[in-house]
Amino acid sequence: QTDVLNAKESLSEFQPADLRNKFLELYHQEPLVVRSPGRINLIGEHTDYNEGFVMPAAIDREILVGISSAQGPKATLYSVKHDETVTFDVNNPEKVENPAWANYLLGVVRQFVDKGYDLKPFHAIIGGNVPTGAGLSSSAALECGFAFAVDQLHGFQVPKLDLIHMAQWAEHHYVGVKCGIMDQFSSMMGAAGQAFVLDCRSLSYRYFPVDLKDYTIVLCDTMVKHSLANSAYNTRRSECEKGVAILKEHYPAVRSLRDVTADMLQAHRDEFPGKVYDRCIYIVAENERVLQASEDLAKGNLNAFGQRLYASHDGLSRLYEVSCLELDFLVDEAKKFGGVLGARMMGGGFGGCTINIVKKDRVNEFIDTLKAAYQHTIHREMVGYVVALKDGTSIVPLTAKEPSLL
Ligand code: GAF
Repeated sequence: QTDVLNAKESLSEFQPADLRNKFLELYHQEPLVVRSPGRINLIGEHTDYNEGFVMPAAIDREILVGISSAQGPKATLYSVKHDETVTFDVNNPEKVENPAWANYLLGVVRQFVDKGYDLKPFHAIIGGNVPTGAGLSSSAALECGFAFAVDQLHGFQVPKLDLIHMAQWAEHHYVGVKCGIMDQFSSMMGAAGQAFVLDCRSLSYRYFPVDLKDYTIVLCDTMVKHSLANSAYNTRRSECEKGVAILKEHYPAVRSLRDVTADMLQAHRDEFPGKVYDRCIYIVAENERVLQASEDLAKGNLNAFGQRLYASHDGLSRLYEVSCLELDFLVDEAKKFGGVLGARMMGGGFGGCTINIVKKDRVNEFIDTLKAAYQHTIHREMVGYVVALKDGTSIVPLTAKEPSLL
Protein backbone atom coordinates (compact mmCIF):
# COMPACT_ATOMS: atom_id res chain seq x y z
CA GLN A 1 0.00 0.00 0.00
CA THR A 2 1.47 3.33 -1.01
CA ASP A 3 -0.91 5.75 0.67
CA VAL A 4 1.75 7.59 2.61
CA LEU A 5 0.12 10.68 4.02
CA ASN A 6 2.86 12.88 5.25
CA ALA A 7 6.58 12.80 4.90
CA LYS A 8 7.02 14.43 8.26
CA GLU A 9 9.12 17.38 9.13
CA SER A 10 12.20 16.51 11.11
CA LEU A 11 12.11 17.68 14.71
CA SER A 12 12.17 21.41 15.10
CA GLU A 13 13.65 22.58 18.35
CA PHE A 14 10.75 24.80 19.30
CA GLN A 15 11.25 26.05 22.86
CA PRO A 16 9.07 27.81 25.48
CA ALA A 17 10.85 31.11 24.79
CA ASP A 18 9.84 30.84 21.11
CA LEU A 19 6.23 30.29 22.11
CA ARG A 20 6.29 33.24 24.49
CA ASN A 21 7.77 35.51 21.82
CA LYS A 22 5.07 34.49 19.36
CA PHE A 23 2.42 35.12 21.98
CA LEU A 24 3.75 38.59 22.77
CA GLU A 25 3.91 39.38 19.06
CA LEU A 26 0.29 38.31 18.44
CA TYR A 27 -1.46 39.38 21.64
CA HIS A 28 0.90 41.81 23.45
CA GLN A 29 0.24 39.97 26.68
CA GLU A 30 2.31 37.70 28.89
CA PRO A 31 1.03 34.10 28.52
CA LEU A 32 0.83 31.31 31.02
CA VAL A 33 2.86 28.53 29.37
CA VAL A 34 2.18 24.81 29.83
CA ARG A 35 4.27 21.90 28.54
CA SER A 36 2.82 18.47 27.92
CA PRO A 37 5.05 15.59 26.77
CA GLY A 38 4.72 12.91 24.14
CA ARG A 39 5.15 9.33 25.28
CA ILE A 40 6.85 6.07 24.51
CA ASN A 41 5.47 2.67 25.40
CA LEU A 42 7.93 -0.06 26.38
CA ILE A 43 5.36 -2.83 25.97
CA GLY A 44 1.57 -3.35 26.07
CA GLU A 45 0.15 -2.23 22.73
CA HIS A 46 -3.61 -2.01 22.06
CA THR A 47 -4.20 -3.44 25.53
CA ASP A 48 -5.44 -0.18 27.07
CA TYR A 49 -8.93 -0.21 25.53
CA ASN A 50 -9.20 -3.86 26.55
CA GLU A 51 -8.78 -2.84 30.20
CA GLY A 52 -5.34 -4.44 30.26
CA PHE A 53 -1.81 -3.33 31.15
CA VAL A 54 0.65 -0.91 29.52
CA MET A 55 4.18 0.26 30.32
CA PRO A 56 4.57 3.84 29.04
CA ALA A 57 6.73 6.83 29.95
CA ALA A 58 6.60 10.55 29.12
CA ILE A 59 9.49 11.87 27.01
CA ASP A 60 11.45 15.02 26.28
CA ARG A 61 9.40 16.01 23.22
CA GLU A 62 6.65 18.37 24.23
CA ILE A 63 3.61 20.27 23.09
CA LEU A 64 3.63 23.82 24.43
CA VAL A 65 0.49 25.83 25.09
CA GLY A 66 0.51 29.57 25.80
CA ILE A 67 -2.73 31.05 27.14
CA SER A 68 -4.10 34.34 28.49
CA SER A 69 -7.50 35.99 28.96
CA ALA A 70 -8.94 37.87 25.97
CA GLN A 71 -10.90 41.12 26.03
CA GLY A 72 -13.30 40.47 23.16
CA PRO A 73 -16.32 38.14 23.19
CA LYS A 74 -14.57 35.30 21.33
CA ALA A 75 -11.74 32.87 22.09
CA THR A 76 -8.89 32.28 19.64
CA LEU A 77 -6.61 29.32 18.96
CA TYR A 78 -3.41 29.75 16.98
CA SER A 79 -1.24 26.89 15.71
CA VAL A 80 2.41 27.80 15.19
CA LYS A 81 2.92 24.81 12.93
CA HIS A 82 0.05 25.71 10.63
CA ASP A 83 0.30 29.48 11.11
CA GLU A 84 -3.46 29.53 11.36
CA THR A 85 -6.01 31.08 13.77
CA VAL A 86 -9.44 29.72 14.69
CA THR A 87 -11.99 31.93 16.45
CA PHE A 88 -14.91 30.46 18.39
CA ASP A 89 -17.50 31.09 21.08
CA VAL A 90 -16.23 29.56 24.36
CA ASN A 91 -19.75 28.57 25.31
CA ASN A 92 -20.42 26.85 22.02
CA PRO A 93 -17.27 25.11 20.73
CA GLU A 94 -18.60 23.34 17.65
CA LYS A 95 -16.59 20.68 15.87
CA VAL A 96 -15.14 22.06 12.61
CA GLU A 97 -14.53 20.53 9.19
CA ASN A 98 -11.28 22.43 8.91
CA PRO A 99 -8.66 22.87 10.25
CA ALA A 100 -8.39 19.39 11.76
CA TRP A 101 -5.91 20.44 14.48
CA ALA A 102 -8.53 22.69 16.09
CA ASN A 103 -10.84 19.78 16.94
CA TYR A 104 -8.41 18.40 19.53
CA LEU A 105 -8.81 21.67 21.40
CA LEU A 106 -12.47 22.41 20.67
CA GLY A 107 -13.36 18.96 22.03
CA VAL A 108 -11.61 19.80 25.29
CA VAL A 109 -13.47 23.11 25.54
CA ARG A 110 -16.74 21.24 24.91
CA GLN A 111 -15.99 19.09 27.95
CA PHE A 112 -15.45 22.11 30.20
CA VAL A 113 -18.75 23.58 28.97
CA ASP A 114 -20.67 20.31 29.36
CA LYS A 115 -19.35 19.89 32.88
CA GLY A 116 -20.67 23.32 33.80
CA TYR A 117 -17.42 25.30 34.08
CA ASP A 118 -17.83 29.02 33.45
CA LEU A 119 -15.29 29.72 30.71
CA LYS A 120 -14.10 33.23 29.84
CA PRO A 121 -12.74 34.13 26.39
CA PHE A 122 -9.02 33.45 25.99
CA HIS A 123 -6.18 33.47 23.49
CA ALA A 124 -4.24 30.22 23.17
CA ILE A 125 -1.19 29.38 21.06
CA ILE A 126 0.07 25.85 20.47
CA GLY A 127 3.47 24.74 19.29
CA GLY A 128 6.07 22.20 20.25
CA ASN A 129 8.40 19.50 19.02
CA VAL A 130 6.50 16.21 19.27
CA PRO A 131 6.62 14.85 15.72
CA THR A 132 3.10 14.15 14.43
CA GLY A 133 2.10 10.72 13.15
CA ALA A 134 5.18 9.15 14.76
CA GLY A 135 3.26 7.15 17.36
CA LEU A 136 4.58 9.46 20.11
CA SER A 137 1.12 10.66 20.95
CA SER A 138 1.33 14.28 19.92
CA SER A 139 -2.47 14.44 19.92
CA ALA A 140 -2.83 13.39 23.57
CA ALA A 141 -0.04 15.82 24.51
CA LEU A 142 -1.98 18.57 22.75
CA GLU A 143 -5.29 17.72 24.42
CA CYS A 144 -3.73 17.34 27.87
CA GLY A 145 -1.57 20.45 27.65
CA PHE A 146 -4.51 22.51 26.51
CA ALA A 147 -6.91 21.08 29.13
CA PHE A 148 -4.37 21.83 31.85
CA ALA A 149 -3.76 25.35 30.49
CA VAL A 150 -7.49 26.18 30.38
CA ASP A 151 -7.86 24.83 33.90
CA GLN A 152 -4.91 26.82 35.24
CA LEU A 153 -6.00 30.05 33.57
CA HIS A 154 -9.45 29.85 35.16
CA GLY A 155 -8.25 28.44 38.49
CA PHE A 156 -10.81 25.61 38.41
CA GLN A 157 -8.43 23.06 39.92
CA VAL A 158 -9.92 20.13 38.04
CA PRO A 159 -8.12 16.95 39.22
CA LYS A 160 -5.60 15.62 36.67
CA LEU A 161 -7.50 12.36 36.36
CA ASP A 162 -10.62 14.26 35.24
CA LEU A 163 -8.57 16.27 32.74
CA ILE A 164 -7.25 12.97 31.35
CA HIS A 165 -10.80 11.75 30.75
CA MET A 166 -11.82 15.08 29.23
CA ALA A 167 -8.85 14.86 26.83
CA GLN A 168 -9.79 11.28 25.89
CA TRP A 169 -13.38 12.39 25.29
CA ALA A 170 -12.13 15.03 22.84
CA GLU A 171 -10.22 12.36 20.92
CA HIS A 172 -13.28 10.07 20.78
CA HIS A 173 -15.90 12.65 19.87
CA TYR A 174 -14.15 15.54 18.10
CA VAL A 175 -11.28 13.65 16.44
CA GLY A 176 -13.06 10.33 15.91
CA VAL A 177 -10.47 7.88 17.26
CA LYS A 178 -11.83 5.57 19.97
CA CYS A 179 -8.49 5.52 21.78
CA GLY A 180 -7.78 3.96 25.14
CA ILE A 181 -6.48 5.91 28.13
CA MET A 182 -2.73 5.24 27.85
CA ASP A 183 -1.65 8.30 25.89
CA GLN A 184 -3.51 10.94 27.87
CA PHE A 185 -2.54 9.26 31.13
CA SER A 186 1.15 9.15 30.18
CA SER A 187 1.33 12.74 29.02
CA MET A 188 -0.34 14.01 32.17
CA MET A 189 1.24 11.67 34.74
CA GLY A 190 4.77 10.96 33.46
CA ALA A 191 7.70 11.20 35.90
CA ALA A 192 11.33 12.07 35.11
CA GLY A 193 13.56 9.03 34.66
CA GLN A 194 10.64 6.68 35.23
CA ALA A 195 8.24 4.52 33.29
CA PHE A 196 5.13 3.08 34.87
CA VAL A 197 2.91 0.05 34.69
CA LEU A 198 -0.70 1.15 34.38
CA ASP A 199 -3.70 -1.04 34.99
CA CYS A 200 -6.14 0.41 32.48
CA ARG A 201 -9.15 -0.97 34.34
CA SER A 202 -8.55 0.39 37.82
CA LEU A 203 -6.17 3.16 36.68
CA SER A 204 -3.82 2.18 39.47
CA TYR A 205 -0.18 2.58 38.47
CA ARG A 206 3.32 2.02 39.74
CA TYR A 207 6.34 4.10 38.71
CA PHE A 208 9.72 2.45 38.37
CA PRO A 209 13.10 3.87 37.38
CA VAL A 210 14.15 2.66 33.95
CA ASP A 211 17.58 1.15 34.45
CA LEU A 212 18.75 -0.49 31.25
CA LYS A 213 22.41 -0.70 32.34
CA ASP A 214 24.60 -0.53 29.20
CA TYR A 215 21.53 -0.13 26.99
CA THR A 216 19.34 2.79 26.05
CA ILE A 217 16.07 3.49 24.24
CA VAL A 218 16.27 4.50 20.59
CA LEU A 219 13.27 5.32 18.42
CA CYS A 220 13.41 4.78 14.68
CA ASP A 221 10.82 6.80 12.79
CA THR A 222 9.60 5.26 9.54
CA MET A 223 8.45 8.77 8.52
CA VAL A 224 5.22 7.28 7.18
CA LYS A 225 1.69 7.13 8.46
CA HIS A 226 -0.65 5.07 6.30
CA SER A 227 -4.09 6.54 5.84
CA LEU A 228 -5.99 3.52 7.15
CA ALA A 229 -4.52 4.05 10.65
CA ASN A 230 -7.56 5.66 12.30
CA SER A 231 -10.24 3.52 10.70
CA ALA A 232 -8.27 0.31 11.35
CA TYR A 233 -7.79 1.36 14.98
CA ASN A 234 -11.54 1.63 15.47
CA THR A 235 -12.06 -1.67 13.65
CA ARG A 236 -9.59 -3.45 15.97
CA ARG A 237 -11.46 -2.10 18.93
CA SER A 238 -14.77 -3.41 17.66
CA GLU A 239 -13.23 -6.79 16.79
CA CYS A 240 -12.12 -7.09 20.41
CA GLU A 241 -15.61 -6.15 21.59
CA LYS A 242 -17.04 -8.82 19.29
CA GLY A 243 -14.75 -11.38 20.92
CA VAL A 244 -15.89 -10.30 24.39
CA ALA A 245 -19.56 -10.57 23.38
CA ILE A 246 -19.03 -14.17 22.23
CA LEU A 247 -17.20 -15.15 25.41
CA LYS A 248 -19.77 -13.48 27.64
CA GLU A 249 -22.29 -16.08 26.44
CA HIS A 250 -20.16 -18.76 28.08
CA TYR A 251 -18.52 -16.78 30.89
CA PRO A 252 -20.95 -14.08 32.13
CA ALA A 253 -18.28 -12.59 34.41
CA VAL A 254 -16.15 -11.54 31.43
CA ARG A 255 -16.22 -7.74 30.99
CA SER A 256 -13.29 -7.30 28.66
CA LEU A 257 -10.38 -9.26 27.19
CA ARG A 258 -8.60 -8.52 30.45
CA ASP A 259 -10.72 -11.28 32.00
CA VAL A 260 -10.00 -13.85 29.30
CA THR A 261 -7.40 -16.64 29.16
CA ALA A 262 -5.92 -18.40 26.13
CA ASP A 263 -7.73 -21.59 27.22
CA MET A 264 -11.11 -19.85 27.20
CA LEU A 265 -10.44 -18.58 23.68
CA GLN A 266 -9.23 -21.96 22.50
CA ALA A 267 -12.33 -23.71 23.87
CA HIS A 268 -14.60 -21.56 21.66
CA ARG A 269 -12.29 -20.97 18.75
CA ASP A 270 -14.72 -22.03 16.05
CA GLU A 271 -17.32 -19.49 17.20
CA PHE A 272 -15.15 -16.49 16.33
CA PRO A 273 -15.79 -14.98 12.88
CA GLY A 274 -13.01 -13.79 10.56
CA LYS A 275 -9.96 -12.45 12.32
CA VAL A 276 -11.58 -12.04 15.74
CA TYR A 277 -9.80 -15.01 17.30
CA ASP A 278 -6.38 -13.74 16.19
CA ARG A 279 -7.10 -10.27 17.56
CA CYS A 280 -8.19 -11.66 20.92
CA ILE A 281 -5.34 -14.14 21.35
CA TYR A 282 -2.84 -11.36 20.68
CA ILE A 283 -4.38 -9.15 23.39
CA VAL A 284 -4.44 -11.97 25.94
CA ALA A 285 -0.76 -12.75 25.25
CA GLU A 286 0.28 -9.09 25.27
CA ASN A 287 -1.30 -8.47 28.66
CA GLU A 288 0.64 -11.42 30.02
CA ARG A 289 3.83 -10.08 28.41
CA VAL A 290 3.50 -6.71 30.16
CA LEU A 291 3.32 -8.38 33.56
CA GLN A 292 6.24 -10.67 32.75
CA ALA A 293 8.27 -7.77 31.33
CA SER A 294 7.73 -5.87 34.54
CA GLU A 295 9.21 -8.84 36.46
CA ASP A 296 12.11 -9.07 34.00
CA LEU A 297 12.98 -5.44 34.65
CA ALA A 298 12.64 -5.83 38.41
CA LYS A 299 15.09 -8.74 38.26
CA GLY A 300 17.42 -6.92 35.85
CA ASN A 301 16.88 -9.62 33.24
CA LEU A 302 17.27 -7.41 30.20
CA ASN A 303 17.67 -10.24 27.72
CA ALA A 304 14.28 -11.67 28.64
CA PHE A 305 12.79 -8.18 28.50
CA GLY A 306 14.16 -7.63 24.99
CA GLN A 307 12.79 -10.95 23.77
CA ARG A 308 9.33 -9.91 24.92
CA LEU A 309 9.56 -6.81 22.74
CA TYR A 310 10.28 -8.97 19.72
CA ALA A 311 7.38 -11.27 20.66
CA SER A 312 5.09 -8.26 21.02
CA HIS A 313 6.02 -7.07 17.54
CA ASP A 314 5.45 -10.50 16.09
CA GLY A 315 1.91 -10.56 17.54
CA LEU A 316 1.17 -7.01 16.41
CA SER A 317 2.32 -7.83 12.91
CA ARG A 318 0.90 -11.32 12.34
CA LEU A 319 -2.15 -11.54 14.61
CA TYR A 320 -3.29 -8.01 15.31
CA GLU A 321 -2.18 -6.81 11.86
CA VAL A 322 -1.43 -3.21 12.74
CA SER A 323 2.16 -3.16 11.50
CA CYS A 324 3.29 -2.29 7.98
CA LEU A 325 6.13 -3.01 5.60
CA GLU A 326 8.26 -0.14 6.92
CA LEU A 327 7.88 -1.08 10.61
CA ASP A 328 8.52 -4.77 9.94
CA PHE A 329 11.60 -3.87 7.94
CA LEU A 330 13.08 -1.79 10.77
CA VAL A 331 12.41 -4.47 13.38
CA ASP A 332 14.03 -7.11 11.16
CA GLU A 333 17.07 -4.88 10.64
CA ALA A 334 17.32 -4.24 14.39
CA LYS A 335 17.26 -8.00 14.98
CA LYS A 336 20.16 -8.45 12.54
CA PHE A 337 22.25 -5.75 14.21
CA GLY A 338 24.33 -7.02 17.13
CA GLY A 339 23.84 -4.92 20.26
CA VAL A 340 20.05 -4.74 20.22
CA LEU A 341 18.13 -6.57 22.97
CA GLY A 342 14.68 -6.07 21.52
CA ALA A 343 12.62 -3.98 19.12
CA ARG A 344 8.99 -3.56 18.16
CA MET A 345 6.55 -1.15 16.59
CA MET A 346 5.13 1.34 19.06
CA GLY A 347 1.73 3.02 19.37
CA GLY A 348 -1.32 2.50 17.18
CA GLY A 349 0.69 1.22 14.18
CA PHE A 350 0.53 1.57 10.38
CA GLY A 351 3.61 3.77 10.53
CA GLY A 352 5.33 5.87 13.16
CA CYS A 353 8.25 4.60 15.23
CA THR A 354 9.84 1.41 16.37
CA ILE A 355 11.27 1.29 19.88
CA ASN A 356 14.66 -0.38 20.23
CA ILE A 357 16.79 -1.31 23.24
CA VAL A 358 20.30 -0.60 21.97
CA LYS A 359 23.79 -0.91 23.48
CA LYS A 360 24.76 2.65 24.48
CA ASP A 361 28.14 2.61 22.77
CA ARG A 362 26.61 1.45 19.49
CA VAL A 363 23.73 3.92 19.17
CA ASN A 364 25.23 6.02 16.37
CA GLU A 365 26.31 2.97 14.45
CA PHE A 366 22.83 1.48 14.92
CA ILE A 367 21.05 4.56 13.62
CA ASP A 368 23.42 4.93 10.67
CA THR A 369 23.08 1.26 9.72
CA LEU A 370 19.27 1.28 9.83
CA LYS A 371 19.10 4.62 8.02
CA ALA A 372 21.23 3.25 5.18
CA ALA A 373 19.28 -0.01 4.92
CA TYR A 374 15.95 1.86 5.00
CA GLN A 375 17.07 4.26 2.28
CA HIS A 376 18.35 1.37 0.19
CA THR A 377 15.23 -0.81 0.40
CA ILE A 378 12.33 1.51 1.27
CA HIS A 379 13.75 4.56 -0.56
CA ARG A 380 12.87 6.88 2.25
CA GLU A 381 14.68 8.67 5.04
CA MET A 382 14.48 7.15 8.52
CA VAL A 383 14.98 9.41 11.54
CA GLY A 384 16.50 8.10 14.80
CA TYR A 385 15.80 9.69 18.20
CA VAL A 386 17.33 9.01 21.59
CA VAL A 387 14.78 10.04 24.20
CA ALA A 388 14.96 10.96 27.87
CA LEU A 389 12.08 10.34 30.29
CA LYS A 390 10.39 13.45 31.68
CA ASP A 391 7.68 14.71 34.01
CA GLY A 392 4.08 14.93 32.86
CA THR A 393 2.04 18.05 32.05
CA SER A 394 3.09 21.11 34.03
CA ILE A 395 3.48 24.89 33.98
CA VAL A 396 6.72 26.24 32.52
CA PRO A 397 8.20 28.86 34.85
CA LEU A 398 9.06 31.48 32.23
CA THR A 399 9.58 34.99 33.40
CA ALA A 400 12.23 35.17 36.05
CA LYS A 401 11.56 38.85 36.92
CA GLU A 402 14.53 41.17 37.43
CA PRO A 403 15.31 41.30 41.15
CA SER A 404 14.04 44.50 42.71
CA LEU A 405 16.69 47.01 43.75
CA LEU A 406 14.84 47.91 46.92
C1 GAF B 1 -2.89 4.84 20.25
C2 GAF B 1 -4.03 5.05 21.23
F1 GAF B 1 -4.29 6.38 21.39
C3 GAF B 1 -3.74 4.43 22.58
O1 GAF B 1 -4.88 4.53 23.41
C4 GAF B 1 -3.31 2.97 22.44
O2 GAF B 1 -4.41 2.14 22.18
C5 GAF B 1 -2.24 2.83 21.38
O3 GAF B 1 -2.60 3.43 20.15
C6 GAF B 1 -1.92 1.39 21.08
O4 GAF B 1 -1.40 0.77 22.22
O5 GAF B 1 -1.74 5.52 20.65
